[in-house]
Amino acid sequence: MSAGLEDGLIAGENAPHLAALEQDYEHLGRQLARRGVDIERLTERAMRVRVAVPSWGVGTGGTRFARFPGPGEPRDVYEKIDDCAVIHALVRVTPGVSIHIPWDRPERPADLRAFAEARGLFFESTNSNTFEDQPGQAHSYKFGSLSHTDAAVRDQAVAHNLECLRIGAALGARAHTVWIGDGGNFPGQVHARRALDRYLESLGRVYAALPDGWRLLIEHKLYEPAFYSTVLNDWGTSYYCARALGERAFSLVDLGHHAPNVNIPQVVARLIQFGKLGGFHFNDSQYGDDDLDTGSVRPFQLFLIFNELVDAELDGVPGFDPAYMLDQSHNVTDPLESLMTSAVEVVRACVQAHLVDRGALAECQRRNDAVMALQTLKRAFTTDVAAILGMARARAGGAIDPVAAYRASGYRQRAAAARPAGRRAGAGIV
Ligand code: PSV
Ligand code: MN
Repeated sequence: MSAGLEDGLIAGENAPHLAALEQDYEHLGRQLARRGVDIERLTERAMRVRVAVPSWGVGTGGTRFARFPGPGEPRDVYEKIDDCAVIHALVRVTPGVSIHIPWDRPERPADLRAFAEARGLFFESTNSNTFEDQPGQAHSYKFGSLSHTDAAVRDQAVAHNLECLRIGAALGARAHTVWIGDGGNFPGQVHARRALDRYLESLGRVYAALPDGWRLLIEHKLYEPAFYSTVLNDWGTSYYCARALGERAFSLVDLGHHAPNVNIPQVVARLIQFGKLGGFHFNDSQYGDDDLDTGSVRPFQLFLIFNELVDAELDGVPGFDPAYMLDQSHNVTDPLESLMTSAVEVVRACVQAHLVDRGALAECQRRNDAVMALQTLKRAFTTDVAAILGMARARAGGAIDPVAAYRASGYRQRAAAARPAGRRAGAGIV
Protein backbone atom coordinates (compact mmCIF):
# COMPACT_ATOMS: atom_id res chain seq x y z
CA MET A 1 0.00 0.00 0.00
CA SER A 2 1.22 3.52 -0.74
CA ALA A 3 -0.64 6.79 -0.11
CA GLY A 4 -3.67 4.84 1.03
CA LEU A 5 -4.05 3.24 -2.40
CA GLU A 6 -3.34 -0.41 -3.12
CA ASP A 7 -0.09 -1.09 -4.97
CA GLY A 8 -0.84 -1.57 -8.63
CA LEU A 9 -4.23 0.18 -8.35
CA ILE A 10 -3.31 3.01 -10.71
CA ALA A 11 -1.61 0.78 -13.28
CA GLY A 12 -4.56 -1.59 -13.18
CA GLU A 13 -7.06 1.22 -13.64
CA ASN A 14 -5.00 2.79 -16.43
CA ALA A 15 -4.54 -0.44 -18.41
CA PRO A 16 -7.93 -0.50 -20.15
CA HIS A 17 -7.56 3.19 -21.16
CA LEU A 18 -4.01 3.08 -22.52
CA ALA A 19 -4.66 2.03 -26.12
CA ALA A 20 -7.38 4.66 -26.64
CA LEU A 21 -5.25 7.31 -24.95
CA GLU A 22 -2.32 6.60 -27.24
CA GLN A 23 -4.55 6.78 -30.32
CA ASP A 24 -6.15 10.05 -29.19
CA TYR A 25 -2.74 11.48 -28.30
CA GLU A 26 -1.32 10.58 -31.69
CA HIS A 27 -4.31 12.09 -33.46
CA LEU A 28 -4.14 15.30 -31.43
CA GLY A 29 -0.39 15.40 -32.02
CA ARG A 30 -0.99 15.37 -35.80
CA GLN A 31 -3.65 18.10 -35.53
CA LEU A 32 -1.38 20.30 -33.42
CA ALA A 33 1.61 19.71 -35.70
CA ARG A 34 -0.46 21.23 -38.54
CA ARG A 35 -0.72 24.32 -36.31
CA GLY A 36 3.03 24.26 -35.71
CA VAL A 37 2.64 23.02 -32.13
CA ASP A 38 4.76 20.24 -30.66
CA ILE A 39 2.51 18.08 -28.48
CA GLU A 40 5.46 16.72 -26.52
CA ARG A 41 6.38 20.21 -25.40
CA LEU A 42 2.85 20.73 -24.12
CA THR A 43 2.78 17.40 -22.30
CA GLU A 44 6.07 18.22 -20.65
CA ARG A 45 4.64 21.61 -19.61
CA ALA A 46 1.49 19.95 -18.24
CA MET A 47 3.66 17.71 -16.08
CA ARG A 48 5.36 20.74 -14.54
CA VAL A 49 2.16 22.47 -13.33
CA ARG A 50 1.95 22.64 -9.53
CA VAL A 51 -1.12 23.59 -7.53
CA ALA A 52 -1.24 23.28 -3.75
CA VAL A 53 -4.06 21.73 -1.77
CA PRO A 54 -5.26 23.54 1.37
CA SER A 55 -5.30 21.47 4.54
CA TRP A 56 -8.86 22.67 5.15
CA GLY A 57 -10.06 21.60 1.71
CA VAL A 58 -10.13 17.87 2.36
CA GLY A 59 -12.85 18.18 5.01
CA THR A 60 -16.47 18.78 4.07
CA GLY A 61 -17.26 22.47 3.79
CA GLY A 62 -20.41 24.23 4.81
CA THR A 63 -22.38 27.43 4.65
CA ARG A 64 -23.65 29.87 7.26
CA PHE A 65 -26.69 27.62 7.48
CA ALA A 66 -25.45 24.07 7.80
CA ARG A 67 -22.73 21.58 7.23
CA PHE A 68 -23.42 18.03 6.13
CA PRO A 69 -20.34 15.98 6.94
CA GLY A 70 -19.42 13.23 4.51
CA PRO A 71 -18.24 9.76 5.49
CA GLY A 72 -14.63 9.25 6.52
CA GLU A 73 -13.74 12.89 7.04
CA PRO A 74 -10.21 13.42 8.35
CA ARG A 75 -10.14 13.90 12.13
CA ASP A 76 -6.74 15.53 12.41
CA VAL A 77 -3.99 17.04 10.31
CA TYR A 78 -2.30 13.65 9.81
CA GLU A 79 -5.42 12.20 8.25
CA LYS A 80 -5.70 15.33 6.13
CA ILE A 81 -2.18 14.71 4.86
CA ASP A 82 -3.16 11.12 4.04
CA ASP A 83 -6.02 12.49 1.94
CA CYS A 84 -3.73 15.01 0.24
CA ALA A 85 -1.36 12.15 -0.61
CA VAL A 86 -4.16 10.27 -2.36
CA ILE A 87 -5.00 13.33 -4.43
CA HIS A 88 -1.37 13.76 -5.45
CA ALA A 89 -0.89 10.06 -6.20
CA LEU A 90 -3.75 10.22 -8.69
CA VAL A 91 -3.23 13.62 -10.34
CA ARG A 92 0.54 14.14 -9.78
CA VAL A 93 0.48 17.92 -9.74
CA THR A 94 -0.41 18.58 -6.09
CA PRO A 95 2.64 17.79 -3.91
CA GLY A 96 2.29 21.08 -2.01
CA VAL A 97 0.07 21.56 1.02
CA SER A 98 -1.01 24.89 2.45
CA ILE A 99 -1.75 24.68 6.15
CA HIS A 100 -4.20 26.68 8.22
CA ILE A 101 -3.23 27.69 11.77
CA PRO A 102 -4.87 27.02 14.20
CA TRP A 103 -7.28 24.66 12.42
CA ASP A 104 -4.38 22.32 11.66
CA ARG A 105 -1.75 23.50 14.13
CA PRO A 106 0.69 20.60 14.59
CA GLU A 107 1.90 19.77 18.08
CA ARG A 108 5.26 18.66 16.67
CA PRO A 109 5.88 20.36 13.33
CA ALA A 110 9.03 18.33 12.62
CA ASP A 111 7.04 15.07 12.92
CA LEU A 112 4.30 16.38 10.64
CA ARG A 113 6.87 17.49 8.11
CA ALA A 114 8.47 14.03 8.10
CA PHE A 115 5.01 12.44 7.82
CA ALA A 116 4.22 14.56 4.76
CA GLU A 117 7.61 14.04 3.15
CA ALA A 118 7.27 10.27 3.56
CA ARG A 119 4.14 10.61 1.39
CA GLY A 120 5.85 12.72 -1.28
CA LEU A 121 4.33 15.98 -0.04
CA PHE A 122 5.76 19.22 1.33
CA PHE A 123 4.36 22.26 3.08
CA GLU A 124 4.24 25.23 0.79
CA SER A 125 2.61 27.94 2.85
CA THR A 126 0.91 28.82 6.11
CA ASN A 127 -2.37 30.70 6.57
CA SER A 128 -3.17 32.68 9.67
CA ASN A 129 -6.62 32.90 11.19
CA THR A 130 -7.61 36.08 12.96
CA PHE A 131 -11.14 35.96 11.61
CA GLU A 132 -12.55 33.87 14.44
CA ASP A 133 -11.90 33.57 18.15
CA GLN A 134 -10.16 30.56 19.66
CA PRO A 135 -10.95 29.12 23.09
CA GLY A 136 -9.02 30.89 25.84
CA GLN A 137 -7.98 33.80 23.65
CA ALA A 138 -7.47 37.04 25.62
CA HIS A 139 -9.07 39.44 23.12
CA SER A 140 -11.91 39.00 20.65
CA TYR A 141 -11.66 39.57 16.90
CA LYS A 142 -15.33 40.49 16.71
CA PHE A 143 -14.42 44.03 15.65
CA GLY A 144 -11.25 43.25 13.77
CA SER A 145 -7.74 41.94 14.24
CA LEU A 146 -4.70 43.49 12.54
CA SER A 147 -6.65 46.74 12.04
CA HIS A 148 -8.51 46.75 15.37
CA THR A 149 -8.82 50.08 17.18
CA ASP A 150 -7.37 48.48 20.34
CA ALA A 151 -3.59 47.99 20.24
CA ALA A 152 -3.85 44.92 22.48
CA VAL A 153 -6.00 43.14 19.88
CA ARG A 154 -3.60 44.12 17.12
CA ASP A 155 -0.67 42.83 19.18
CA GLN A 156 -2.44 39.52 19.68
CA ALA A 157 -3.14 39.21 15.94
CA VAL A 158 0.49 40.03 15.13
CA ALA A 159 1.67 37.45 17.68
CA HIS A 160 -0.53 34.82 16.04
CA ASN A 161 0.97 35.56 12.63
CA LEU A 162 4.47 35.34 14.11
CA GLU A 163 3.55 31.94 15.54
CA CYS A 164 2.47 30.88 12.02
CA LEU A 165 5.89 31.88 10.71
CA ARG A 166 7.63 29.82 13.40
CA ILE A 167 5.49 26.75 12.69
CA GLY A 168 5.86 27.26 8.95
CA ALA A 169 9.64 27.49 9.22
CA ALA A 170 9.71 24.16 11.07
CA LEU A 171 7.46 22.66 8.40
CA GLY A 172 9.71 23.91 5.60
CA ALA A 173 7.13 26.33 4.16
CA ARG A 174 8.21 29.37 2.11
CA ALA A 175 5.21 31.67 2.17
CA HIS A 176 2.67 33.06 4.58
CA THR A 177 -0.82 34.12 3.50
CA VAL A 178 -2.81 36.64 5.48
CA TRP A 179 -6.51 37.07 4.98
CA ILE A 180 -8.38 39.10 7.59
CA GLY A 181 -12.09 39.45 8.17
CA ASP A 182 -11.65 43.04 9.34
CA GLY A 183 -14.15 45.60 8.14
CA GLY A 184 -17.46 47.22 8.93
CA ASN A 185 -21.05 46.11 8.72
CA PHE A 186 -22.43 49.65 8.67
CA PRO A 187 -21.46 52.99 7.14
CA GLY A 188 -19.49 54.99 9.65
CA GLN A 189 -18.48 51.99 11.75
CA VAL A 190 -14.89 51.99 10.53
CA HIS A 191 -12.70 54.96 9.66
CA ALA A 192 -11.56 53.92 6.19
CA ARG A 193 -8.11 55.53 6.18
CA ARG A 194 -7.17 54.92 9.80
CA ALA A 195 -8.17 51.26 9.68
CA LEU A 196 -5.88 50.73 6.69
CA ASP A 197 -3.05 52.57 8.45
CA ARG A 198 -3.42 50.30 11.47
CA TYR A 199 -3.53 47.21 9.25
CA LEU A 200 -0.33 48.24 7.50
CA GLU A 201 1.45 49.00 10.74
CA SER A 202 0.52 45.57 12.14
CA LEU A 203 1.35 43.70 8.95
CA GLY A 204 4.66 45.55 8.79
CA ARG A 205 5.62 43.81 12.03
CA VAL A 206 4.76 40.43 10.46
CA TYR A 207 6.67 41.33 7.31
CA ALA A 208 9.73 42.28 9.35
CA ALA A 209 9.76 38.81 10.90
CA LEU A 210 9.54 36.87 7.60
CA PRO A 211 12.17 34.14 7.51
CA ASP A 212 14.79 34.30 4.76
CA GLY A 213 13.49 33.36 1.35
CA TRP A 214 9.84 33.72 2.38
CA ARG A 215 7.07 35.70 0.73
CA LEU A 216 4.15 37.40 2.40
CA LEU A 217 0.94 36.97 0.40
CA ILE A 218 -1.93 39.29 1.20
CA GLU A 219 -5.43 38.26 0.21
CA HIS A 220 -8.12 40.83 -0.39
CA LYS A 221 -11.87 40.29 -0.31
CA LEU A 222 -14.60 42.82 -0.97
CA TYR A 223 -17.16 41.56 1.54
CA GLU A 224 -17.87 38.89 4.12
CA PRO A 225 -17.79 38.57 7.05
CA ALA A 226 -17.98 42.36 6.99
CA PHE A 227 -20.92 43.30 4.81
CA TYR A 228 -20.47 47.03 4.25
CA SER A 229 -16.71 47.48 3.83
CA THR A 230 -13.58 45.46 4.30
CA VAL A 231 -10.17 46.83 5.15
CA LEU A 232 -8.39 45.05 2.30
CA ASN A 233 -11.23 45.25 -0.18
CA ASP A 234 -9.79 45.10 -3.66
CA TRP A 235 -6.70 44.46 -5.75
CA GLY A 236 -5.74 48.13 -5.82
CA THR A 237 -5.64 48.33 -2.03
CA SER A 238 -3.82 45.02 -1.96
CA TYR A 239 -1.26 46.29 -4.45
CA TYR A 240 -0.79 49.48 -2.46
CA CYS A 241 -0.18 47.49 0.73
CA ALA A 242 2.14 44.96 -0.91
CA ARG A 243 4.15 47.84 -2.30
CA ALA A 244 4.22 49.69 1.01
CA LEU A 245 5.40 46.60 2.86
CA GLY A 246 8.34 45.77 0.62
CA GLU A 247 9.69 43.57 -2.12
CA ARG A 248 8.79 40.28 -0.43
CA ALA A 249 5.10 41.19 -0.07
CA PHE A 250 2.72 40.25 -2.87
CA SER A 251 -0.97 40.28 -3.70
CA LEU A 252 -2.86 37.02 -3.72
CA VAL A 253 -5.89 36.70 -5.97
CA ASP A 254 -8.76 34.51 -4.76
CA LEU A 255 -11.14 34.17 -7.69
CA GLY A 256 -14.19 34.53 -5.43
CA HIS A 257 -13.14 37.77 -3.75
CA HIS A 258 -14.03 40.34 -6.40
CA ALA A 259 -17.04 42.50 -7.09
CA PRO A 260 -19.46 40.96 -9.59
CA ASN A 261 -18.29 41.23 -13.20
CA VAL A 262 -14.80 42.45 -12.35
CA ASN A 263 -12.43 41.56 -15.17
CA ILE A 264 -10.17 39.25 -13.17
CA PRO A 265 -7.84 38.42 -16.08
CA GLN A 266 -7.13 42.13 -16.36
CA VAL A 267 -6.49 42.37 -12.61
CA VAL A 268 -4.03 39.51 -13.04
CA ALA A 269 -2.30 41.30 -15.93
CA ARG A 270 -2.00 44.50 -13.91
CA LEU A 271 -0.50 42.73 -10.89
CA ILE A 272 1.98 40.94 -13.16
CA GLN A 273 2.92 44.23 -14.78
CA PHE A 274 3.48 45.82 -11.39
CA GLY A 275 5.56 42.86 -10.16
CA LYS A 276 3.16 42.04 -7.35
CA LEU A 277 1.25 38.92 -8.35
CA GLY A 278 2.06 36.48 -5.54
CA GLY A 279 -0.41 33.72 -6.15
CA PHE A 280 -3.92 32.42 -6.52
CA HIS A 281 -6.65 30.76 -4.60
CA PHE A 282 -8.52 28.99 -7.39
CA ASN A 283 -12.22 28.27 -7.14
CA ASP A 284 -15.32 29.22 -9.08
CA SER A 285 -18.57 31.01 -8.41
CA GLN A 286 -21.90 32.04 -9.80
CA TYR A 287 -22.82 34.74 -7.29
CA GLY A 288 -20.08 35.68 -4.84
CA ASP A 289 -17.47 33.83 -2.81
CA ASP A 290 -19.22 30.55 -3.58
CA ASP A 291 -16.02 28.48 -3.42
CA LEU A 292 -17.28 26.09 -6.09
CA ASP A 293 -14.94 23.75 -7.90
CA THR A 294 -12.39 25.44 -10.16
CA GLY A 295 -13.53 25.71 -13.76
CA SER A 296 -17.04 24.46 -13.00
CA VAL A 297 -18.96 27.63 -13.88
CA ARG A 298 -16.65 29.93 -15.83
CA PRO A 299 -14.00 27.85 -17.55
CA PHE A 300 -13.41 30.59 -20.13
CA GLN A 301 -12.53 33.04 -17.36
CA LEU A 302 -10.04 30.52 -16.00
CA PHE A 303 -8.56 30.16 -19.48
CA LEU A 304 -8.28 33.95 -19.84
CA ILE A 305 -6.48 34.14 -16.49
CA PHE A 306 -4.04 31.51 -17.69
CA ASN A 307 -3.71 33.36 -20.95
CA GLU A 308 -2.20 36.24 -18.94
CA LEU A 309 -0.08 33.89 -16.83
CA VAL A 310 1.31 32.02 -19.83
CA ASP A 311 1.92 35.27 -21.69
CA ALA A 312 4.04 36.47 -18.75
CA GLU A 313 5.79 33.10 -18.54
CA LEU A 314 6.69 33.15 -22.24
CA ASP A 315 7.76 36.79 -22.02
CA GLY A 316 10.08 35.90 -19.13
CA VAL A 317 8.70 38.67 -16.91
CA PRO A 318 11.36 39.13 -14.18
CA GLY A 319 10.38 37.77 -10.75
CA PHE A 320 7.19 36.19 -12.12
CA ASP A 321 6.60 33.13 -9.93
CA PRO A 322 3.01 32.96 -8.62
CA ALA A 323 1.99 30.20 -6.22
CA TYR A 324 -1.14 28.29 -7.21
CA MET A 325 -3.54 26.87 -4.67
CA LEU A 326 -7.10 25.57 -4.64
CA ASP A 327 -9.40 27.23 -2.10
CA GLN A 328 -12.85 25.70 -2.33
CA SER A 329 -15.67 24.63 -0.06
CA HIS A 330 -16.92 21.15 -0.83
CA ASN A 331 -20.41 21.17 0.57
CA VAL A 332 -22.07 18.43 -1.45
CA THR A 333 -19.20 16.49 -3.05
CA ASP A 334 -16.45 14.18 -1.87
CA PRO A 335 -13.69 16.78 -1.30
CA LEU A 336 -11.04 14.53 -2.82
CA GLU A 337 -13.03 14.20 -6.04
CA SER A 338 -13.56 17.97 -6.19
CA LEU A 339 -9.91 18.73 -5.53
CA MET A 340 -8.68 16.25 -8.13
CA THR A 341 -11.13 17.58 -10.71
CA SER A 342 -10.09 21.14 -9.93
CA ALA A 343 -6.38 20.38 -10.17
CA VAL A 344 -7.05 18.86 -13.60
CA GLU A 345 -8.92 22.03 -14.63
CA VAL A 346 -5.94 24.18 -13.65
CA VAL A 347 -3.65 22.06 -15.82
CA ARG A 348 -6.19 22.14 -18.66
CA ALA A 349 -6.38 25.94 -18.60
CA CYS A 350 -2.58 26.18 -18.55
CA VAL A 351 -2.19 23.84 -21.54
CA GLN A 352 -4.95 25.58 -23.51
CA ALA A 353 -3.33 28.94 -22.83
CA HIS A 354 -0.08 27.54 -24.24
CA LEU A 355 -2.01 26.79 -27.43
CA VAL A 356 -2.72 30.45 -28.11
CA ASP A 357 -0.95 31.52 -31.27
CA ARG A 358 0.69 34.58 -29.75
CA GLY A 359 2.19 35.80 -32.98
CA ALA A 360 -1.23 35.74 -34.65
CA LEU A 361 -2.82 37.43 -31.63
CA ALA A 362 -0.23 40.21 -31.66
CA GLU A 363 -0.89 40.74 -35.36
CA CYS A 364 -4.67 40.93 -34.73
CA GLN A 365 -4.03 43.49 -32.01
CA ARG A 366 -1.78 45.51 -34.31
CA ARG A 367 -4.46 45.50 -37.02
CA ASN A 368 -7.27 46.13 -34.49
CA ASP A 369 -8.99 42.99 -35.75
CA ALA A 370 -11.28 42.27 -32.81
CA VAL A 371 -13.06 39.32 -34.41
CA MET A 372 -9.90 37.43 -35.28
CA ALA A 373 -8.29 38.26 -31.94
CA LEU A 374 -11.16 36.59 -30.10
CA GLN A 375 -11.12 33.69 -32.56
CA THR A 376 -7.42 33.20 -31.91
CA LEU A 377 -8.19 32.80 -28.21
CA LYS A 378 -11.26 30.64 -28.86
CA ARG A 379 -9.29 28.33 -31.11
CA ALA A 380 -7.01 27.54 -28.18
CA PHE A 381 -9.84 27.36 -25.67
CA THR A 382 -11.96 25.00 -27.74
CA THR A 383 -9.14 22.55 -28.42
CA ASP A 384 -9.82 19.34 -26.54
CA VAL A 385 -6.54 18.72 -24.70
CA ALA A 386 -7.80 15.79 -22.62
CA ALA A 387 -5.32 13.42 -24.29
CA ILE A 388 -2.42 15.67 -23.24
CA LEU A 389 -3.67 15.81 -19.67
CA GLY A 390 -4.21 12.04 -19.54
CA MET A 391 -0.81 11.33 -21.04
CA ALA A 392 0.90 13.77 -18.66
CA ARG A 393 -0.68 12.05 -15.67
CA ALA A 394 0.04 8.55 -16.95
CA ARG A 395 3.70 9.37 -17.62
CA ALA A 396 4.02 10.83 -14.11
CA GLY A 397 2.55 7.65 -12.62
CA GLY A 398 -0.91 9.10 -12.04
CA ALA A 399 -4.35 8.02 -13.15
CA ILE A 400 -5.70 8.58 -16.64
CA ASP A 401 -9.16 8.95 -15.08
CA PRO A 402 -8.46 10.10 -11.49
CA VAL A 403 -12.04 10.12 -10.20
CA ALA A 404 -12.82 6.67 -11.62
CA ALA A 405 -9.58 5.27 -10.18
CA TYR A 406 -10.34 6.87 -6.82
CA ARG A 407 -13.83 5.38 -6.75
CA ALA A 408 -12.48 1.98 -7.73
CA SER A 409 -9.86 2.18 -4.97
CA GLY A 410 -12.45 2.09 -2.19
CA TYR A 411 -10.39 4.69 -0.29
CA ARG A 412 -13.43 6.60 0.94
CA GLN A 413 -15.08 3.41 2.21
CA ARG A 414 -11.92 2.42 4.07
CA ALA A 415 -11.62 5.94 5.48
CA ALA A 416 -15.24 5.82 6.63
CA ALA A 417 -14.56 2.59 8.54
CA ALA A 418 -11.28 3.84 10.01
CA ARG A 419 -12.54 7.32 10.91
CA PRO A 420 -15.89 6.95 12.61
CA ALA A 421 -18.08 10.05 12.79
CA GLY A 422 -17.63 12.14 15.92
CA ARG A 423 -14.67 14.37 16.59
CA ARG A 424 -13.75 16.39 13.53
CA ALA A 425 -10.78 18.55 12.75
CA GLY A 426 -11.49 22.25 12.39
CA ALA A 427 -12.49 23.99 9.16
CA GLY A 428 -15.82 23.69 7.51
CA ILE A 429 -17.21 27.06 6.59
CA VAL A 430 -14.81 28.59 4.18
C1 PSV B 1 -11.60 33.62 2.87
O1 PSV B 1 -12.83 33.56 2.24
C2 PSV B 1 -10.66 32.57 2.34
O2 PSV B 1 -10.66 32.59 0.94
C3 PSV B 1 -9.26 32.74 2.85
O3 PSV B 1 -8.33 32.25 1.93
C4 PSV B 1 -9.22 31.88 4.03
O4 PSV B 1 -7.99 31.54 4.48
C5 PSV B 1 -10.01 30.69 3.49
O5 PSV B 1 -11.07 31.30 2.76
C6 PSV B 1 -10.54 29.79 4.53
O6 PSV B 1 -11.46 30.48 5.35
MN1 MN C 1 -8.87 32.23 -0.23
